[in-house]
Amino acid sequence: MREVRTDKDALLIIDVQNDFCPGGKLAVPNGDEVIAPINALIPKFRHVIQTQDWHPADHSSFASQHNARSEYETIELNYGTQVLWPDHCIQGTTGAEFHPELNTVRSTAVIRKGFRAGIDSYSAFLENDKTTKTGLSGLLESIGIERVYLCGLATDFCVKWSALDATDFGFETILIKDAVRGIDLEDSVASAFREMDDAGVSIIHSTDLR
Ligand code: VGL
Ligand code: ZN
Repeated sequence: MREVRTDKDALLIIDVQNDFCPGGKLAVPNGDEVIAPINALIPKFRHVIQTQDWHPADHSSFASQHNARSEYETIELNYGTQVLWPDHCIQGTTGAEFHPELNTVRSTAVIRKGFRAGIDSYSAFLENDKTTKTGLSGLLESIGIERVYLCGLATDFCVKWSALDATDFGFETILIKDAVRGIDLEDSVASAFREMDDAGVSIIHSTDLR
């Protein structure tokens, strides 16, 4: 059992949005299964922070913006390799809204990301250029957070990069394995778990927390 320290711990809920759930534009297989364990975790925390993928319609991560390119292909953009996605989480659309069954009442902050047309942002901390901050690290530091618990979508993209950056910013980082689901392109879920483990991320089950 692990005890939540309400003053020093934060729950980070990554991208639990309609487009990442079944029926959405970039549906993560069984993505909606994260909602029940996340809703059960929320009351244990004082600091609950959500991220929201929030793209303009002409976002450069969309295959639709690149002539003759297909979804899930990769291309080189000025900051590195980028997977091309179906149009998803467009600002102001239903797909970009949080899933209606997610309890958002106790969330104290929402970090929107991916709103610059020319750069994608998987991580809750840094955009994909690995330089531009979202502001989350400063927020967490200023309220005295030392440890972050991660859950949400998708294990192999936004959750993974958020976890790796959390360790880089010096936070003790814990992944709640039954409260994440992945897209899984070429075994990317298995490699995400390996990379997180190698970086020192602890991997626990939601029922280990009290
Ligand atoms: C995500 C791909 C594109 C995610 C967001 O939330 O993991 N993946 N945009
Ligand atoms: Zn996105």
